[in-house]
Amino acid sequence: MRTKAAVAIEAGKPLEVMDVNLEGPKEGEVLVEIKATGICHTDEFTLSGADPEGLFPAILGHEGAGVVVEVGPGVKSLKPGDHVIPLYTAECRECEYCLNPKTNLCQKVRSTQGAGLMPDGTSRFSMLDGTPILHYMGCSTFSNYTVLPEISLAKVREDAPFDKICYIGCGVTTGIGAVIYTAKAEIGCRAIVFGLGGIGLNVIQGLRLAGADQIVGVDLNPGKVEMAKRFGMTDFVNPAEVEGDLVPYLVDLTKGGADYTFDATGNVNVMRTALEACHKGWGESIIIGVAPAGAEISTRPFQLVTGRSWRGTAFGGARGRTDVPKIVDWYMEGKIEIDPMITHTLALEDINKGFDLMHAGESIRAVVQY
Ligand code: NAD
Ligand code: AHE
Ligand code: ZN
Ligand code: ZN
Repeated sequence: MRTKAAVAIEAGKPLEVMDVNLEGPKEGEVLVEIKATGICHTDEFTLSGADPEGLFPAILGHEGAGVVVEVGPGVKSLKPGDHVIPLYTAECRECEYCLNPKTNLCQKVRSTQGAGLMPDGTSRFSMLDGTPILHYMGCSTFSNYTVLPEISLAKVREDAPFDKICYIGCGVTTGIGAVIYTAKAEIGCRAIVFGLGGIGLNVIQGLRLAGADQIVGVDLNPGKVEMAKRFGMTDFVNPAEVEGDLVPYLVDLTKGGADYTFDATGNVNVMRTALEACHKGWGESIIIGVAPAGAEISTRPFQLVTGRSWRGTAFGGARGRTDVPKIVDWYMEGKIEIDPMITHTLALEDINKGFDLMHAGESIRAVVQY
């Protein structure tokens, strides 16, 4: 079939909206009509050329929601008409990783996914002249129709609006999950969130849900304050306005250091500050931000010797097929909020505007509706 898609032709260039060829689903695969897709910072990170796995030409996008159109041979858990959220972290429920409760990083399709291919080692997308186009993070939601492995789809309730729940495909789950599944934050904890963008705001609402006593937000952009307060931030710190070292300032503000800190910036200097602002003896720092190719983190080992822990999380530690439908329920039951964070809704033709808004710090989430 033919479908309209925004294609990343090469690093650093705007996406090009065009008709492309899409082959039908093969063994274990599913054809999905994407109804809405969010633009995540990681799409921009890959488009910029900073992602070591970045490949071109490719159809980016990994935060979406849609409807199953056709299932390939052997697919048992889904049928046409089912509402689904694509998962860049699959859940096969049988690999060594899925069977270990300590991780959500299913490896069943990870190597082919990282190469921009379906599990059989080929792509379903091509240009109209036959040039192959690669998949991205196993999802390629910047296409009106896409093909995914069955294990990379969470089946969700049918009354949930696509243009809101698409955000659960990455930002919402990553932020809330980092608090609930990775940190397992306790009632009454003190926390610091670095970066109040599409991920950091969801860390804040996760902390509120978990019953944190103090939620400090740190951002260079004061324009993020109002929204962060609405989601539960109790204190705001703009590093540009702090005289001297930020670490002792934050340690003092949190009465000895935070129980949990979260990096949602992707900046390795911020990651160091986040670790060192943790409480001596027990503080845990969770890295969410994705740093550019070649970047490294550093600190004095004594920071760890004296009881701080440095950790990381992908997709908030969530097991997609199991946890994403529950998070959709939380949204529909009013336990979490999404709507105020969807600051812009665009047509696919205007997708590059969504990237510009993110660059300018003007959007939290821009969503493309098909
Ligand atoms: P975003 O651009 O919406 O937000 C980033 C925020 O950080 C902005 O508000 C910006 O002003 C702030 N910031 C930048 N530099 C700062 C600094 N030095 N100090 C304080 N604040 C600073 O991005 P996002 O969508 O929220 O994504 C955040 C990071 O999380 C990105 O690196 C993204 O790739 C990553 N991410 C990781 C996962 C995962 O599973 N681990 C999932 C999604 C996104
Ligand atoms: N090259 C990666 C993209 C970069 C990355 O680190 N992705 C994060 C999720 S960021 C979502 O916005 C991730 O979860 N990685 C886990 C993994 O196994 O790579 C890619 O996925 O192509
Ligand atoms: Zn993302
Ligand atoms: Zn698995």
